[in-house]
Amino acid sequence: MYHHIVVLTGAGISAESGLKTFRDQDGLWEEHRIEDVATPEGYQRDPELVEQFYNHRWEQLNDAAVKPNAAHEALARLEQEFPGKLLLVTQNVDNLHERAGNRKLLHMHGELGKGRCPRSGQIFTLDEPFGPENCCTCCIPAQRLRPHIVWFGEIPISMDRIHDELELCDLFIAIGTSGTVYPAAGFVDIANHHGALTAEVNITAKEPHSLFHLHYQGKASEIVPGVVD
Ligand code: BV8
Repeated sequence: MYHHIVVLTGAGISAESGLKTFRDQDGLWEEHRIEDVATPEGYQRDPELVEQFYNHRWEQLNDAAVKPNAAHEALARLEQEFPGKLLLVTQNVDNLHERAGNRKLLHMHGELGKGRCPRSGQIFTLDEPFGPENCCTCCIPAQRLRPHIVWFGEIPISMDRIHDELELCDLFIAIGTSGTVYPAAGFVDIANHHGALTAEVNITAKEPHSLFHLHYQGKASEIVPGVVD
């Protein structure tokens, strides 16, 4: 029936795995102002605060209790079993999709556990938390690694590839995202414009001005397996 699917996930798909979302009650932004921890200016102003913010989230992600939930597992099954083309784009910086088994995956906002050389842009998998001693090995003198995270005002990763897939897909599904952050929030518009069926899964009711054709209200771990199967 469908030949080309793009799935977009947001923090809501990881909520039931025990990871805080951004804008729900006691969300991540409740504790910090976005400007202080998720902008280049905030990092310039106070790198230690920003490093603490990401080190804390990396620790939280590595807590034994945090693991992929049924929604992540359903998307991994979809990748295994769907005969057409599938691209999973996530705004999330956690590794729960990989741990569930997805490989055709794009982290458009970067990844926890990875650092980036501010000079060369080279990406490093971290073997220790961010700090003044955690430096690149690609420059002389070595540069302090920054979080491999796309902050506000920075350009998300693989935008051209994502746009191409949105223009070609015949089904676009957004799961657990508030649709407040661009350019991800605009993906539904592109998919609609190119004739795709658009659906969203969210624990809250459909927004009054929602652009999605279909809205499945409920917990991702309960809805997504049914949508996939
Ligand atoms: C860009 C990394 C140009 C950090 C993130 C002024 C100055 C500069 C830029 C702007 C500006 N005004 C507007 C902008 C653009 C800006 C923007 O959109 N701002 C917003 C606040 C208005 N965007 C940017 O700056 C982007 N860059 O524009 O560059 C450009 C672009 C394209 C091409 C050329 C140039 C960069 C944005 C990336 C910022 N970085 N993350 C980090 O992770 O620490 S964004 C951050 O928000 C996260 O990545 C997160 O993924 C993202 C979106 O949040 P959600 O995932 O949706 O999470 P949220 O908590 O909001 O919602 C959770 C949802 O789940 C809710 O709906 C809830 O109901 C639901 N839910 C909860 N539980 C469940 C559930 N659903 C189902 N089941 C459940 N159990």
